[in-house]
Amino acid sequence: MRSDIVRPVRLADYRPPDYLVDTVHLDIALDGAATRVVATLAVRPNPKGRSGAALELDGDALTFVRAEIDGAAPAPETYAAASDGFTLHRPPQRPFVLTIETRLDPASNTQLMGLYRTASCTCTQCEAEGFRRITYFLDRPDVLAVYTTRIEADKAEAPVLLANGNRIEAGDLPGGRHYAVWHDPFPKPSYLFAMVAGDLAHVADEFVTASGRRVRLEIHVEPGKEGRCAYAMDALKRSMRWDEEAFGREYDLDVFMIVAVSDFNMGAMENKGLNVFNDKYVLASPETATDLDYANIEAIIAHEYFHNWTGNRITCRDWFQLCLKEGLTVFRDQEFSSDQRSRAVKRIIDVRNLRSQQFAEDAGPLAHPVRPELYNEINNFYTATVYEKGAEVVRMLKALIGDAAFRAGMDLYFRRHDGEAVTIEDFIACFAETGGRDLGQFMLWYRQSGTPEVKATGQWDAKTRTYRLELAQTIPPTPGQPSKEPMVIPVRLGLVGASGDLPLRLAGRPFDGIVALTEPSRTYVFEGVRERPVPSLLRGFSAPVKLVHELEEADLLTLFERDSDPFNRWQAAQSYATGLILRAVRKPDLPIDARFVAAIGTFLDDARRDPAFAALTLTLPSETDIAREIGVNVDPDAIFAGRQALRGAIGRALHGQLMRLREELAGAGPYSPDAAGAGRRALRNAALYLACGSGRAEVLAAVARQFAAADNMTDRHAALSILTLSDVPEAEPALQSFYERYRDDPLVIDKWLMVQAQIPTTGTLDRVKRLMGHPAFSIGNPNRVRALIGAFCSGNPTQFNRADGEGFRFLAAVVLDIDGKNPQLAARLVSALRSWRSLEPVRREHAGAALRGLAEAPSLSRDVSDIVGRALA
Ligand code: 0A1
Ligand code: ZN
Repeated sequence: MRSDIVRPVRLADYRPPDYLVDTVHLDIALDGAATRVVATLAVRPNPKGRSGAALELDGDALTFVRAEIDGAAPAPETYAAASDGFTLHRPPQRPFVLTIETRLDPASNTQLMGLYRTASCTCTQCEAEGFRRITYFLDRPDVLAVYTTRIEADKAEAPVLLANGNRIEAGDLPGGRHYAVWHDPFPKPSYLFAMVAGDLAHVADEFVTASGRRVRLEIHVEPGKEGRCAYAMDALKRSMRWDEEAFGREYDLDVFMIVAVSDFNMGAMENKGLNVFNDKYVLASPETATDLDYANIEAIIAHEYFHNWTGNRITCRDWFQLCLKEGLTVFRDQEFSSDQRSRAVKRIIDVRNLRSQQFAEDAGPLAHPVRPELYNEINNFYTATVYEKGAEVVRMLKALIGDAAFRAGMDLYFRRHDGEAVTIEDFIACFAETGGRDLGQFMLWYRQSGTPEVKATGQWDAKTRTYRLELAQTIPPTPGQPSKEPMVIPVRLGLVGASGDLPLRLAGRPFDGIVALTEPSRTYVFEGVRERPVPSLLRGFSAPVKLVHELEEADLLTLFERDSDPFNRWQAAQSYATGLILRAVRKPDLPIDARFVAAIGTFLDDARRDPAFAALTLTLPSETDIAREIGVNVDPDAIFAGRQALRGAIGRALHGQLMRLREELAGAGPYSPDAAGAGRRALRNAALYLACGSGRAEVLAAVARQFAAADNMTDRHAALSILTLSDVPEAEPALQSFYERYRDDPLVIDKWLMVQAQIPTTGTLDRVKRLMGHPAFSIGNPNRVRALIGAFCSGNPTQFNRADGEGFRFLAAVVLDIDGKNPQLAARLVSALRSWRSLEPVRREHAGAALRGLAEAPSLSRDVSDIVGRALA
């Protein structure tokens, strides 16, 4: 845990392991602080490794008990056992069996890595390097073994015993104990190992695969929560069907299990056949979950399930290849959600998220390539860049080689590499083959960090009926990468005329809608352009770049009203609104442009046609969007005021229309989380938020009524959030009644903590500090910490970035406290400071001081010291 012994790990230093492990027998006897693990490993020298090398097994905070080689105790001088590793100095140069016993205390494991206690069970988390906290092992993803796991526990305390694979044996033992043996026939890396033992209830179902195999599905939850699993189960079955249809992938074991736990560092984990989930992403009922919660559950259930092929059957050679499984699997879950819901709406949501998380990361000191080449702590690389930008890279690959070649490339990848631990190069080679092209330049997307900027300039020539479009790319310098090579950037585009898209020719041929920019700049001459067009560029957000394209407001309105590409219709409205907010930030006294407000008014008349899309269009750019646009010397208070000015202008001009629309969309029938219902609710609540900007009493009264009378959490939560964001007296009684109603439901209380953390007024920091002492809060539970402290630091720009620096000092103090218990969680929190250098000088100075204070703290974890060190570099 000490930062002074950190040595970075480099991709360039990769060497195959010197030894392989073919089978692992784990015997885990749960017994509180005297929990015993006996690991029996079938080891052999790796023909690709160094012959005669020592066998160095990883360990982390382990208590060694004994070892045997082929059934006999080794002489003491032949091995070394410490808490952080086990070494056999001269192992046999033939296959041998190594048995090692360790002792653990799951209840004292507050890091939530390895074997740990959560409310209802004892469970494991092994990715990335948690297995070494259970037993000594070659804890690296390129060592694949077949696991057999025997779990023994007190039967009353832990009636349910689960591990990877299929259950092959179970029985009772003397003294009220019992056991179960699980066998997973698929070789896997140690990070996919899992076991769970506890007092759990479950719901079961069945799925019949395309080839007719029956698979038992189980979702295990705390007793009493069974009624909240229906949506997750349905999402699982839809995911299984979709993977068969879209990628030809069938499930491969007799049982697929999900366990929901209440203490979890991340969203969920794809352990083979036994996914462990943060319960937030499993449990849902209309009374407790919002539409967003339902959509997240669907996406994460799918994501973890899809890992069975992209991650588990084919895994990563080393952790630098993390995007091989994560970027690809995010791409797959995004495609799934697009097919289940509205593709256009899903794309807009994903791009909004990419820009707010990944673009921010790429623009600051924590920028790194999709495939990093060096790390101090791998846990800090489960990032928006690896996941979300990684997914964009796969999407670009598909755009460049076409749908058919992409599918053929995936088929080839599955055929060629099933059962292997591979690299990005192996993956890309499949598509180079099926797409029949050299993807050498494309590999830069994995190597170069930073968000490329594409500048577009265009000119229409009436005489020659041509449109000359120049596209020029630049990539800003990022840590360790002062200069960049030009990338291959797929730009989907069209030219929009008076009555829609113009038919185009490029270089004498009908234009197929996409160009691949490979040079620093290039001019495209479109022919047959009979009228002055408005260019619609980067349709569908065809590449993760920043498009710089100066369009007149009238042209933005043309795109907003007429573009055939829904993404760019939305983008046009966002760009227009962004321009207005920026103007309001710089010149607060100027009135808001009435043309935009009028266009929104016209749009409202038609908003009912696609409510989910309309809701996104009516959602103003966030304060962080505006901050990113400004880039330097950011003053969050000025941004807040500018955004409020636009909201106010829209609310005052259109409140009547907005409230009528809301009335017309009022729910017919009981709540259902489907996309159509969710879209209607989203539009009603977006309208209500804007109308509330008018400050009118009758609108506020409607919000308060919605809060009191809602028959579902989406509407109740939206009303509560509007009240708290609006800083009105109605907010306090609403918060009080919300708490009374849901006080026994931690996941709902997280929403209560979160809305309070986001109140944009000066009392909020004190409120957050007060809430840390509330019985509903627990510093040891990651969901509570993220709901209160995470939401304050990452979701309340004005109060976290207070000009007096109190927000930063608060974060630093909390991080130090949490770091002693759960370094991963602490490191994630401190990342809220990643954009500190873009703040105006006073705030920047305070933020820098908070970071420097952390850097000087005596015993920082590797996780936090890595983030702090890079943030300050
Ligand atoms: N592979 C998981 C993410 C994950 C990573 C690390 C963890 O350790 C606490 C947990 C989960 C996924 O992509 O869903
Ligand atoms: Zn994943």
